[in-house]
Amino acid sequence: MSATALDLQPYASLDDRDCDKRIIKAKQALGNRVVILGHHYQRDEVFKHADYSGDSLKLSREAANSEAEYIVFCGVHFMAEVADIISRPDQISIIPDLSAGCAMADMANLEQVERAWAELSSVLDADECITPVTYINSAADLKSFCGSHGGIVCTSTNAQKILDWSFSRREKVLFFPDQHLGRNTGVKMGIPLEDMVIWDYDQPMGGLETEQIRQAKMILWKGFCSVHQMFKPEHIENFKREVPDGKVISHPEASYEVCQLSDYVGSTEYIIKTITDSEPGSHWLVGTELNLVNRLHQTLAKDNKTVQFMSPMVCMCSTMFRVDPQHLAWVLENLVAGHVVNQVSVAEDVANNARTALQRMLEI
Ligand code: CIZ
Ligand code: SF4
Repeated sequence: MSATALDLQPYASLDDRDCDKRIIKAKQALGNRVVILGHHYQRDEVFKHADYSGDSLKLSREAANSEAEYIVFCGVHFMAEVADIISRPDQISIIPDLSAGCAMADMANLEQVERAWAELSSVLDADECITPVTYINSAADLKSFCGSHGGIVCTSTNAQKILDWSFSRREKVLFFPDQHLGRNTGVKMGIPLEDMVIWDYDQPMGGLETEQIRQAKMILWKGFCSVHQMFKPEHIENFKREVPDGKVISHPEASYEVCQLSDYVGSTEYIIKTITDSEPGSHWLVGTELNLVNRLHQTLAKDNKTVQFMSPMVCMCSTMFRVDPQHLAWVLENLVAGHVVNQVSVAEDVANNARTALQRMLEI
């Protein structure tokens, strides 16, 4: 064991092929002491080293069921937090680059949500009338807030079931941070758009009148994902003109207009399954992160399927991209040398209530 942790700096100049060899060697040395989880939005050079791949829900479950001492989460920060919260106390959650956050998750923080709750409570009894629902793309303290206010976590895979659960308990939902997932799911459940209001966290009372709050069924936080917001109705219209028998599938983080024009809407797991199960030779336009779309295109070329990215601009999730093979080699070689670097650890009091909200979700 080396006395101090290995420095990151020398890894920056390694090329990807060297990293590959070193990652494979370190994984072999660690054996089943480590599990590497790879989110669908990860770049190929990292994704190929994952023991399990999936969306954040599937990977959280893998983390919870894993025997490994170290969970190396190739994804973004909130995912590694979830892994820490739901894994055993002796397991250690690690993210290769601590700066890999989620810009959407950062659009809601605890202070803003607590202020919103206090302001809503001046209009109605929030703890009686409103279920707070946080998208899994959120910091642990927001999950904790939901846990301690009768609320719950959702992912894009289970959002509808979670909203059903929420409305069966209280008449309204405060949904954060992604307005689009909230709106698109609500619409799918038959909730009219006029029963949804936007909570602008930069304005007093969310920029709403008392009466609007009283009337609303869903209060949607004004957050969004800039990657999914790049997709526009005209991209779909152009594709439909060029490929009349083509199909369009979008992630519910895309806008209402885009989702309305799409043939299918669902999470990354749903997108992968739908396209994989489709007829050979079919053509797809996909509104979600580029790495996943390119990977599907490559894997399904053997079935003569074409899988095309929705935007003419290259737009990747820049924070997901921060997890590169250099950082992965660095964290793994440190583990081999007996050092934990980039541990993600959620304070126990926050983790307890966050676990409550996550367990409510996992039980549904
Ligand atoms: O839940 C996830 O992993 C995200 C961020 C998207 C999805 O639909 O899988
Ligand atoms: Fe966050 Fe959007 Fe990146 Fe997903 S694609 S991690 S929502 S910024």
